[in-house]
Amino acid sequence: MKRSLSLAGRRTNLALLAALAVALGSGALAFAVGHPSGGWAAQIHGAAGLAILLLSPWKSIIVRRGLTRASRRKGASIALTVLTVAALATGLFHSSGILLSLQAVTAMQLHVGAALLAIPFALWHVRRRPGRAHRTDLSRRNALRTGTLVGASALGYLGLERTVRLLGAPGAPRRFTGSYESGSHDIDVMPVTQWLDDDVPLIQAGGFALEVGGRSLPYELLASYDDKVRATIDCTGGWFSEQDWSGVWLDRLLQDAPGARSIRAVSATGYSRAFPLSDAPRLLLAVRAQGLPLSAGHGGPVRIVAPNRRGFWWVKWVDRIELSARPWWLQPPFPLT
Ligand code: HEM
Ligand SMILES: Nc1nc2c(c(=O)[nH]1)N[C@H]1C(S)=C(S)[C@@H](COP(=O)(O)O)O[C@H]1N2
Ligand SMILES: [Mo]
Repeated sequence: MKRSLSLAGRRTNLALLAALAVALGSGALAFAVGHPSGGWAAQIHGAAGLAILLLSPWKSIIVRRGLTRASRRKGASIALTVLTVAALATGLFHSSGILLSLQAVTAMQLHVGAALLAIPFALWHVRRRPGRAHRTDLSRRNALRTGTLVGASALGYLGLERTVRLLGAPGAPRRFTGSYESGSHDIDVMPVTQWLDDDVPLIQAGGFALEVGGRSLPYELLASYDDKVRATIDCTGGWFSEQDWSGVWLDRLLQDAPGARSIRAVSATGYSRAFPLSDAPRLLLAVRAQGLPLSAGHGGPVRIVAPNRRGFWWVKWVDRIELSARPWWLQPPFPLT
């Protein structure tokens, strides 16, 4: 026999589900954002995480009741709880700076890993225990309750940020993406990292040629340019680094290509990203950082420097630039390999 949940319980569940959905969506947005004008994504995200925290005392009442009831297959609900708590904890670890990494993984990697793993359990959980919406859900009193939760979450987030800064906690100097500074203007200290599983290829600069729209441009030609930009690479792994890069602005190498709408930078490893053609004047094919030829780890002989874009756009070991009539947005928002 199924016992139906109390009204208060149903409300808590709906609010939790909404907060979880907002946390997942805004987390993904915060990952996509590279320009300061998108700083709100991380703020909304922090507030959504706190909303989950604020609802947890009420949820624990429902859970305790549920646990005393005989029910098989609690495993998935427990997994969902553990993963959500893990995401909350690692998020707060990262943002406060209390714990930024464990062995080889960063708190941010654990954070996203736990959140992504939680998705199938959350879907399953909702399917098994569907809470039907009622007409009364739209009452004025519930609007008030929702407003209170949103307000408390926002205040909680602002308070937390203020506290981190007042205490001078390690998390205080984070960038708008939540990332921490690492090795700025010291390219040997700047972390070397890959999106997923690329291996660093060793490509000799001598004899290397870059293919641009069908033409083959030798390394020496690329290196003869000295276009400069000071730009910050901001990795979704949770760090950022400012360097002085030099090389050649991409638009200087492009010839007229009627009908072209996008540029794809293809790595020797197969990794690639497509950009709008109109970005060409702002994309640097970098051959040097801090005046020194790029190391293999940092993408030598040639990499993309894409100011105001997150690190995964900064394709390393570029060996081909393709012009295409496809719009740039016909690609997954995040690389799949
Ligand atoms: C179960 C889902 C999730 C929960 C409960 C959650 C919760 C949190 C919390 C509580 C924080 C600390 C906020 C602060 O005080 O600044 C945080 C930070 C962060 N989360 Fe999540 N998160 C979730 C999913 C995700 C996902 C899917 C992503 C990215 C794809 C993500 C990316 C981030 C980033 C970049 C920060 C750092 C923001 C900052 O430091 O200001 N989160 N998260
Ligand atoms: N070919 C290739 N380029 C890549 C990646 C990758 O995995 N393969 N990772 C991207 C990511 S996620 C980041 S943050 C930067 C890291 O550059 P770095 O190793 O010089 O710090 O490279 C980007 N370019
Ligand atoms: Mo990255």
